Amino acid sequence: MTKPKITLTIAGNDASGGAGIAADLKTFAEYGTFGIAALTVIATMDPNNNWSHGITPINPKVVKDQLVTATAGPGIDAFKTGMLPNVDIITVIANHIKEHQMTNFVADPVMVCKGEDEVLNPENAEALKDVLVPLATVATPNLFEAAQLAGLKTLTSVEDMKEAARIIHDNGAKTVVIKGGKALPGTKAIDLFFDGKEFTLFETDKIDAPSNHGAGCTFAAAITAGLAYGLTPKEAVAKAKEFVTAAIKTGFPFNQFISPVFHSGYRLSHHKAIIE
Ligand code: PXL
Repeated sequence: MTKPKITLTIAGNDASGGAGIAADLKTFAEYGTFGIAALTVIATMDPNNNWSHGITPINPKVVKDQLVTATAGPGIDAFKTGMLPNVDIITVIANHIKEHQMTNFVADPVMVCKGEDEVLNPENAEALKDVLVPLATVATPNLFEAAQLAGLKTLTSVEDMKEAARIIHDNGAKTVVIKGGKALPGTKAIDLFFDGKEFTLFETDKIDAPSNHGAGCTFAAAITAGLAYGLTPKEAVAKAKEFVTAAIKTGFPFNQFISPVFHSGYRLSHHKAIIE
């Protein structure tokens, strides 16, 4: 058997299974890559308190130890970051990436999870902006995160997204895809991709489905797997958009609070693998 592509996620556990490392590992498996997870935080949700989030960060030293373990093997073909609960953890990860000259990095700058302020405090957003996102091969902010990373006010149009993408690229990220998602006014779900030279719009009709929990993580993990196979960032984003659209369409209500995407949706509805 030939060695599979190896993909690593450095992210949190969403104990409800839709987002975080669960989304990433399931997506990696759908792409046929060998997934590894380094855990940064445990996120729990309380059904008796309106699904409010509990955030338990992992000790930064243990995050470092997991990275040492993961990168002691035959080599990571591509990797991503997700929810990073504090500046110490962000710093540990950035240092490890630089020390090991790790490449093919998808930075998903998770900032909001039901407005939980332990996830998004101002220093955390600053560290993502200054320390981690500049190392990215592909940065995948949503509208809110893009505004934070670019130091702009609320983004409400494709023109605003272009301005933010330019700033995030100029700060160091090689390419940027800003997810317009449901938040952008209009009937289309528009993602804007920028490689420093040209802008590309990826458009689909907005899906009339509530199942979007985990969509951001799944999209970033799918881009990561695409990069592992040697796709260009733009090709990887195009495939990831197809993959996450199918996952949203096949999502389901988990309980009264959330409806996750279904990470196997592409394969089960198309009867084929995303990369043959
Ligand atoms: O979807 C953002 C997200 C990322 N990572 C973890 C989460 C969430 C939202 O719940 O729990 C671990």
